[in-house]
Amino acid sequence: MTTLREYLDSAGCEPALSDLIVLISAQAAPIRDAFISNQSYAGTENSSGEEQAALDVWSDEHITKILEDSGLVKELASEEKPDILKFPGATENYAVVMDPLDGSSLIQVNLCVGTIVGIYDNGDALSKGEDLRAAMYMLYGPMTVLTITVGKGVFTFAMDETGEYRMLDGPVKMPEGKIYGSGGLNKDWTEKHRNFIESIEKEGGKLRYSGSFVADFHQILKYGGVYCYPATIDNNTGKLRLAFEANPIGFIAKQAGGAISDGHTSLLEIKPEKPHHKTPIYVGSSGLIKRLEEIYRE
Ligand code: AHM
Ligand code: MG
Repeated sequence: MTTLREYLDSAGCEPALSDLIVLISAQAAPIRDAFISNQSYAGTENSSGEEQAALDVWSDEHITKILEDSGLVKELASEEKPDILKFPGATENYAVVMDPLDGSSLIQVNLCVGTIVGIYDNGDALSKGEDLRAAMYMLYGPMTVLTITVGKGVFTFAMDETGEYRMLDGPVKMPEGKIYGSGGLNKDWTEKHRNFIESIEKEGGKLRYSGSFVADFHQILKYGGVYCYPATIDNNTGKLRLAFEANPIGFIAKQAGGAISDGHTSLLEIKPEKPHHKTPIYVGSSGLIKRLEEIYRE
């Protein structure tokens, strides 16, 4: 089975990019090893005002050090840091955006969580999603699965017992499907969001929502449907962040034939105003995203 490195070579990635992707994806092993000893909350909040889990902090510090030491990364924006970090000693021009541990409220109940990463080759962590050079996430489930795009389709890899990633599937095409999940309390949904969800339910939509964006998106990538974290009547920005969460996942969705939107426009076309820029998110099968935008236009 094709290894990650073999795939990246065959996809024409420059050696420094391959090195960076292999380095980041290898951190799944130490992150998994850190689960047992990092089960508590850290007693601190991130810049979005969310309580940090010990594993959020551990994963952030761990990946940050690995990236700084690599000399490959000029800028790093992390969900767990208020500001962009700059590494002036870097010899390459990559900028990394990351959510080091997504789905942290599920750590203590042992449900699937993941790490989301986007890589720009322009040295600017506040770029539009459409300018990503690569995007990936590691999903810590029964298997450790890496989903990656370098702009040539989407491929999945599973980590074997030696720590090597071997290709599972690809190029992955997201089908039209009927799985849906939505964040936000039902009582706070807007009329347009409610109309959209009802339209899916009317045609036999199946609700699946775990509270982990990576895990919830991964099944939509495979089976089709839509993941939503909408604006609500009391919060017009939604919960998730454009740079760390929406853009890498949206880039993967688009490469698989899907789409991402805030209800009006593709999120990949929006330049983040600041690292923690929040946005409503709808990501999934392109037919459903088209319908969503029609409902929002009505
Ligand atoms: P996190 O990055 O701090 O874990 O927050 C993001 C998570 C997503 O993974 C998930 O889809 C969402 O927050 C769940 O939020 P809620 O519990 O409000 O449904
Ligand atoms: Mg997150």
